[in-house]
Amino acid sequence: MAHAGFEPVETGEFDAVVIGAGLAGLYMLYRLRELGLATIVFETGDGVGGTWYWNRYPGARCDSPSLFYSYSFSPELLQEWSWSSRYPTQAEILSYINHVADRFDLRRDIRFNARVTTAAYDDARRRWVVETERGDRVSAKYCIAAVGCLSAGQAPKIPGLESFRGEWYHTGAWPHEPVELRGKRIGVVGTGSSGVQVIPTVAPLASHLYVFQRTANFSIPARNAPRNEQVERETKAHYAELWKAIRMTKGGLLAPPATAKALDVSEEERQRVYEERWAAGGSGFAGAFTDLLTDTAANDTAADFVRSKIRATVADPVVAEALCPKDHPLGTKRLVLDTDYFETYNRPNVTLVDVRKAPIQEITPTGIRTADAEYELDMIIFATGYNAMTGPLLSIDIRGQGGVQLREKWQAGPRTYLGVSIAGFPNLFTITGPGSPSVLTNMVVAIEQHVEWVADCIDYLEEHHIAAIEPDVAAEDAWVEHVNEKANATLYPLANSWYMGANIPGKPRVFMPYVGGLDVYTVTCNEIAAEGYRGFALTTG
Ligand code: N01
Repeated sequence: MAHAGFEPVETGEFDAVVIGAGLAGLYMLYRLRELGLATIVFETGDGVGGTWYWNRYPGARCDSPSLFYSYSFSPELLQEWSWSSRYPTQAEILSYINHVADRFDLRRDIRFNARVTTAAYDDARRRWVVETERGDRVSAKYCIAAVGCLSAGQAPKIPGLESFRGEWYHTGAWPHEPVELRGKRIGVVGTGSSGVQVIPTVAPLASHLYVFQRTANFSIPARNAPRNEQVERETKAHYAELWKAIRMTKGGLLAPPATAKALDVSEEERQRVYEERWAAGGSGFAGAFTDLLTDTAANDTAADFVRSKIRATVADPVVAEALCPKDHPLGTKRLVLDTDYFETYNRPNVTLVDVRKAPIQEITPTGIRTADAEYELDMIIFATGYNAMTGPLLSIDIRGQGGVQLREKWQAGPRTYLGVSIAGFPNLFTITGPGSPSVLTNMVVAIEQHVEWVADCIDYLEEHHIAAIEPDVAAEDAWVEHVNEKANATLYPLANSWYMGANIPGKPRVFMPYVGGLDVYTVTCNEIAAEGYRGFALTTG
């Protein structure tokens, strides 16, 4: 049987099947090959890169510093690659990922244009049977979901969209062909990390830009800059120690650690610290004091500081006020980094539309109609986010022991042990799954930690002739409770964020990532492994 591209479909038996060829899937393949396992990777796209393959929207750039938004597993790779700026662009990250795929000859085990539709555990054979849309059907002892946390894009279901005569795009599924923005009346819906990057990039090209804002967001200057050769040289000379240190940070990034509580220092000292972090740029702002994410009064001081910066930047006081976030503590929605975001509202061709005050009612053939006005548009860009963390996993029909569906098991929210394994789903591993630090960290660091833990686990299973591993329900319950306890000790649950599933109508309101820190989490994972996989049932035979 052949699919449309005349590439034969896969029907064989493998040791491992990996779903996704993004940063996680590629490294997983690399490690499984090192173990000598026959591995196949299925990827929806026609190229590697995952997030960075799909997110080609204007202005797309990572907000972790490029020198550390890299794999650390190969010292040679670290030395030979050079990033052109402090924060890498989407195009540069994608060429890096392509370089990695070529350098380690990874492509030969990847099947592209192969979206996985089902993954079902065959109890009798103790193997995963994985099927794709194009007709592949393989079985494997291990199944590793490397599907990403932010890969299930969500364009809101606004009535009338199908009638719109202009073009519309979602940032997470941007076309591969060039999109002409020049001279167009463009509407951007959404002001999260994606919207805040799109808006300043599109504004100089559009004849007019309308920003449809539902929730004002905290944003900190990224202070992007061209590569600094001296910093690069010094970093490369000390990479080994720096990576070691990074893995033992809370968030997988090197930022000056906070030493004091916000309210334990004088007003002058607080302002000095905030000014210093604001000038440095980057997400380190949220780490200015130790209690910003646990104490509302402390958080207010940081939020007030950012609001004062917005008011000082935006010329029109009404627009400035509308841009000041007031309904959630700073950092409880993902803190956004920007380049000239607030400045963009001083342009005469940019209009902020407050859709909290006057909601979007429908999309008409010629634009967007809100409760109090109609906006004529040639293009709508939905920067409206993702069904995060659970969405990509649940878009696949995953069935564990006894045919139990993951969708059923997770009806009230995700339940995992360590975010990497699920009771009732033996030999299934979820890279950066819900219940792990993942999206609260520099993703590449979290990915490497998970992939290495999973590879070591599989190595152990093979060496000890173990047929199946799965967490005990009690261990899983205790982990879920621990994840919730940690989250509830913070201000995070106060925001209607995608971390909480609040952006998806009907999604259970559960804080999904593990907020205890990558450092603590890594130590826990390593201890569990060292104790012969505490909390897991290992079946021989
Ligand atoms: O998505 P979001 P994103 N009508 O969910 C609004 C990573 N990332 O793609 O807040 C009107 O954050 C929604 O409003 P509200 C990063 O982890 C990283 O921007 O729900 N508005 C919000 O303003 C990030 O957090 C990078 O009220 C609607 C926006 O759309 C994550 O991906 C770059 C609406 C969605 O914001 C997701 O970011 C990009 C509706 N019906 C992404 N529905 C970098 O590294 C939604 N909204 C730089």
